[in-house]
Amino acid sequence: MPVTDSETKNDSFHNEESLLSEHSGSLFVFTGNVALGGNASQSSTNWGGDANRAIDGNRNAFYGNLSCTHTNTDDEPWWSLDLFTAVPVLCIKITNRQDCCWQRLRNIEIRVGLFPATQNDKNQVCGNIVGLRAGETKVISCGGMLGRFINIHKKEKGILTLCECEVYAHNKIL
Ligand SMILES: [Ca+2]
Repeated sequence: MPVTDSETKNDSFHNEESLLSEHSGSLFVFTGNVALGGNASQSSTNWGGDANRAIDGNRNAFYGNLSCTHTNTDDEPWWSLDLFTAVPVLCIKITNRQDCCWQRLRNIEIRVGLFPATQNDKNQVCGNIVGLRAGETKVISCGGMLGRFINIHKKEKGILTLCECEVYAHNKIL
């Protein structure tokens, strides 16, 4: 009977739920890279480095392989990802350029929240990047911070290049 099936399923979930009591009695599943379903923009574009190259699912860090972004020399360049729906963000993985210019990825602030880059001050700070090695992929933990937008802001004049920005979240299923 359907009722019996439902009860069995609920019992099964309840057992797992008790193992995850730190999540307010709810059960979560981890997602894949949700950045792949979003849309990216940036303060400006040069050298053909479209903002969506950072969400093409490819960490290749050699600029000539057409998978890294590139802004102009802006006062404070930014890159922004719209996920179209708010999700609890567990972590963000950012990959730096490798063939040259890796030192440009410094003095970076990452904010996650419900507001686009134009209102980024209203979002919470998830983390900062002081600097990364050539081609390095850095994991920034956001602890489940709720966000539709991932905004990466370089807090000095220069060029912003990202070779990949991955976003991992969890979905509440019970
Ligand atoms: Ca890429």
